[in-house]
Amino acid sequence: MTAALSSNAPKPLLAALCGVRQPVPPIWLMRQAGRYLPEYRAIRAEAPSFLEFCYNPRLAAEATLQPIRRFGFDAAILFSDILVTPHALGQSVSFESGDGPRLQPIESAADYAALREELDWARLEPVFETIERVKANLPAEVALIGFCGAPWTVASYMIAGRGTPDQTPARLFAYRQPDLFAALIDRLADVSAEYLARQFRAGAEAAQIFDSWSGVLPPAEFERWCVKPIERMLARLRASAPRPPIIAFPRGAATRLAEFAALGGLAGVGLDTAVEPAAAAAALPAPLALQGNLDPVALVAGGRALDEGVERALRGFAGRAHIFNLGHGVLPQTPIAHVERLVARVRAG
Ligand code: 1CP
Repeated sequence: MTAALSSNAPKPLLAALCGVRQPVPPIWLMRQAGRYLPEYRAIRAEAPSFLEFCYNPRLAAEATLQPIRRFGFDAAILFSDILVTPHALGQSVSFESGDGPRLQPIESAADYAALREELDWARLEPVFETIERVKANLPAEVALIGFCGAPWTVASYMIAGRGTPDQTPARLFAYRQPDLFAALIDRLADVSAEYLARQFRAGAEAAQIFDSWSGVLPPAEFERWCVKPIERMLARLRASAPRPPIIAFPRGAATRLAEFAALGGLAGVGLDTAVEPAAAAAALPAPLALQGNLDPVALVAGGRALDEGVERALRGFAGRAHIFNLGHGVLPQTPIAHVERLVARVRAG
């Protein structure tokens, strides 16, 4: 929260997403809510399962606001999960404690045919109510970010039924049954665009599309399963919300980053830890905002590793609209004092 903003000054995060470089980069962190916060662990215990926690507007709104109160970040990100989309398509989804998600895997045309065509909006109603609650309690200068998973990343969990090291089950499925896989991807693109449009209508001011697994695809598949579906989402979104500020996070895109960043209609791109800040700033077209990309492990380590990482990002992105973030999510073992130090150093410039 940058000091002394009048209530009608643009929020720093939204200004950066318009391509306007901020004197102090706005900061938020992927997975800024979660197990590293004792106050999160305390309220998490109030719900019997992770999904019930996500679908409880009082608890989800509280989890969204906790990191804002503690650290004064420039943006809150809706507390939910990318796997509520398959759940609202009728797939069974659960989270085993400490062991990640479990879904009934999609293995055949019959499994695909059993999915709903539209999201079950009644099931997602608590998400929109969470957005409304957060919005009513957010400091004036803090922006609210909604999100969803990208079609490829969500499909990879729907097919494997769980997290895997490299999403081989979905890659195999896409090679063996490309038409069926394309149908699944198109459906996810369409329902996810509508889901984000409704998040905007409920009060989200920006949205992030997480393509956490784009890095496992070879170039032709990257184009077909990551770039094209996100392009389709952006086109549909533009039809329902004029210029919605969208950040896409194609983790592992590496040498395909420039192709990805050229997608029409993106306001920002999330950069993973493999990207050198100064090189990205030179290679990616303005006015795209660049978001990232401190190593979450440097945040766990603290000390010099943290200070040097912050310096490198601040220097490397200095000429651009930059949103300070990590290159992936906050790790559960992250010391709170290191997050405090990170925020202080970013704000000290
Ligand atoms: O409380 C717990 O122990 C559950 C852990 C947890 C949390 C805190 C999960 C299960 N999801 C979340 C919240 C979450 N997930 C948010 C909240 C907002 C915030 O950032 O603070 C967001 C944006 C996500 C998005 C998400 N879920 C992604 C994309 C980002 C990324 O990390 O790459 C992915 C891949 C998921 C799936 C998922 N949900 C949960 C886990 C453990 C996983 C990963 C499963 C795996 O691949 O092993």
